[in-house]
Amino acid sequence: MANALVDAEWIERENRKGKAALDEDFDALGRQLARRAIDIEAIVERVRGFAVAVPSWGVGTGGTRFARFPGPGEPRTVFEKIDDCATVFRLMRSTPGVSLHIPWDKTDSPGELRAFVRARGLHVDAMNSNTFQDQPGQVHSYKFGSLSHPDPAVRHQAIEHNIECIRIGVALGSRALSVWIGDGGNFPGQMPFRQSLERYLESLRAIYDALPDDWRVFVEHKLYEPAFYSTVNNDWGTSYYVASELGPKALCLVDLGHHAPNVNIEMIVSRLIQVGKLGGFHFNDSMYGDDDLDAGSIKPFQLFLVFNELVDAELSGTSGFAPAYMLDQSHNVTDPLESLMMSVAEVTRAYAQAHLVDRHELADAQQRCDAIGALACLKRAFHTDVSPLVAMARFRDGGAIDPIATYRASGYREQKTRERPAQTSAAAGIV
Ligand code: RM4
Ligand code: MN
Ligand code: MN
Repeated sequence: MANALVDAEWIERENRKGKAALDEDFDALGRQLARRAIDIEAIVERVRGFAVAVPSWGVGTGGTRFARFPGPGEPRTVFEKIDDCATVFRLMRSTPGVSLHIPWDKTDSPGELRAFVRARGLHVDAMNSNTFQDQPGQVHSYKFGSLSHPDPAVRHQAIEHNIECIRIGVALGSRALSVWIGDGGNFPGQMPFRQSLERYLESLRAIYDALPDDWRVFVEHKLYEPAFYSTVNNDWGTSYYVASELGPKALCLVDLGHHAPNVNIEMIVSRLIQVGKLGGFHFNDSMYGDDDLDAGSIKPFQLFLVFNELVDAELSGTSGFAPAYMLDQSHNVTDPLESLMMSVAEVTRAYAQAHLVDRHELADAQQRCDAIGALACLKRAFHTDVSPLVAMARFRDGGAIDPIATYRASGYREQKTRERPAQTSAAAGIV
């Protein structure tokens, strides 16, 4: 009998089917790691402490600029989105945070939303502003930019929107604002590079001044899209400059999809750690550009190398190091909840694998200029299948050993399809 609620009882019942095999695989991995002087239990504890926020806009079906093919049972309101996030949380346990996007997730009753979120064991993570689209009734258009627009009235409107996001976020218990703008140019000469960056910075200063003391603002760079020639905050150097000019509450956010193909993102991560400005991540994967594919689906080795830098900073007690981990993906052809669960598992896998790197051996190889020795050290960690370790961490937290199978067997999607009939004009999602 299926349980569309996916509650603890259902998860426990499904887990019984896989527990013996998990124990066997976990013990085998434990013995393998013990030979390398690694205590599997210590890593399980680290993994249990790991969390990544899910994006509210990730539970609906996304689309491309050509089309969007809605999936069955899509959430129609922010409350229904939170319900879907709660389902992911019950199965995965490492996703108590939900990142919201305004105005997509705007509600007349933030108090009710806050209670709704809390009742499901969740909390509101970073707030995301949206000045890359026009909203119905909006006075000024963002067609030619927002925070960097030549017209001060447009900039003012965009600033006010960001301040409203902070206000809503305060009511919801959030403590961070994430700012990504679509400002840029499609043609050479369209945007004055220096002036537009100055205007962006000036607008951000006004937003920064409105931040409560315990808040942070994340600035997110992106090399192209929607503008195809130039972008105002186009790379990590610009982002770093902007965050430094703003002050200590401003940090840089790295969206893995916002770089040119083959860019050494792990090195960017390392640089931002070194200068104390790494604010957080939008995890996803890409083949060509900002493809918003599922984390770890295309370049798992790169994801591992990013986590190698992160875990190195964590283990060495780098001061002030507390990046916010979030997913930012567009699920165009999958059940969004399945994509989210697989992505969470992949990100967690990379986090666990990064703990298997023998850091003394690596430092020693580096010191002796032993390139193959250093690579072999990383590869040994990367080639270790930590699936049983990650599943055991989830199991001990009350999550599912096999989240996707448990979800599929529950009939959750089928029930939501009945409860949430398709809308002709489905709101939000990355379209
Ligand atoms: C952008 C960027 C932002 C996200 C929007 C929907 O490319 O990644 O973080 O909020 O997409
Ligand atoms: Mn992003
Ligand atoms: Mn993006």
